[in-house]
Amino acid sequence: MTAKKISLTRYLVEEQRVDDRIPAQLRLLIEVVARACKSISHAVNKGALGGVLGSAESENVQGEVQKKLDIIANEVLIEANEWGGHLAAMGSEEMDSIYVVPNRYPQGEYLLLFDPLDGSSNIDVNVSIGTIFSVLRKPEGHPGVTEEDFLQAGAKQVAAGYCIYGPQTTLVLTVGDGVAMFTLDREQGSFVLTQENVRIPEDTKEFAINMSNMRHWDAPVKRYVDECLAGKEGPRGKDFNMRWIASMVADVHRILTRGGIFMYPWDKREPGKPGKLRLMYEANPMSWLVEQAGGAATNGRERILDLQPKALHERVSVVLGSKNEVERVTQYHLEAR
Ligand code: AHM
Ligand code: MG
Repeated sequence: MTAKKISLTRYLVEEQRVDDRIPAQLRLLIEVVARACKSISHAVNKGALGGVLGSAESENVQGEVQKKLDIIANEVLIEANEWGGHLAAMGSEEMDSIYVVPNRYPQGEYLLLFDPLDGSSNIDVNVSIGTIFSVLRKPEGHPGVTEEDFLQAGAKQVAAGYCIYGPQTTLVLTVGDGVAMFTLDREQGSFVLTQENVRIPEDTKEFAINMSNMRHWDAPVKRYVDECLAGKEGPRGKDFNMRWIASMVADVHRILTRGGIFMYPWDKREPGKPGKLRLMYEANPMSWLVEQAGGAATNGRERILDLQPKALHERVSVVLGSKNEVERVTQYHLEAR
């Protein structure tokens, strides 16, 4: 007997029906995002054949050179969501300011944030990349939408996830009821549930950090990594392995699959910058997924989901993954105070 295939649509309908966890509008919004990801996945797949590789001669608001796919993915998400997304407005890593859904389209109750193409440095080398998204409810009590409406702590998210474009295209989602994974069935054109109740082991022997920045790290990060590197003979009494894909989606996907710890900490290169990764487009959605799978996420001191954002493009230091390891790194930071 073949197991029954559960599509993303059916999963969401059941979440709505059985637990009343997600209102119809939110369900439809997630489906629109999934459809956009499917279309980005097709563009990624074509690669050089589709003329989508290489740089676009532009920079984003953060002064980073944009790749063609950064822009294509951004446009696909805007286009899909503006007329069918049940949204009030969107914010993107690749846009200076928020995009308010024009009046001619139905106005929804939600706000969508995304990093359209995460892992840009991996686009041209055929290594996994992805789309990260986060959904917030638009605050009530005033007409229209302002940038301030977006500045809500990660704990307020109502849906979050990413779609990884790797050997398989997989959509990973939480609506606050654990983490589920859906693999894209290219023949059927639909996302099929392939894992439910994803759990991250509390302990791990695998860490992920860009080691080339070691000389710039803060003492607590150096202490933690030194102890991992000391292996069996060191204070941890076990050998550690290291992975760094340089696509957060791929590193987080590995951690959701088999555990581990991921760090992109503050460092001395630009002391005024809290970190490289963006709070609202990357850290918040990933932190919620990780917590929903039994892991933890901090900025070295505080829980990321409790941070009150002050700006749309705010950056943050990130430590996430297996609970006991994240707690250890956080402890090292607090002790060093
Ligand atoms: P991007 O959103 O411009 O692609 O930047 C974010 C990426 C993350 O996916 C990844 O963890 C990190 O930047 C890699 O940075 P580095 O190249 O410094 O190792
Ligand atoms: Mg990114």
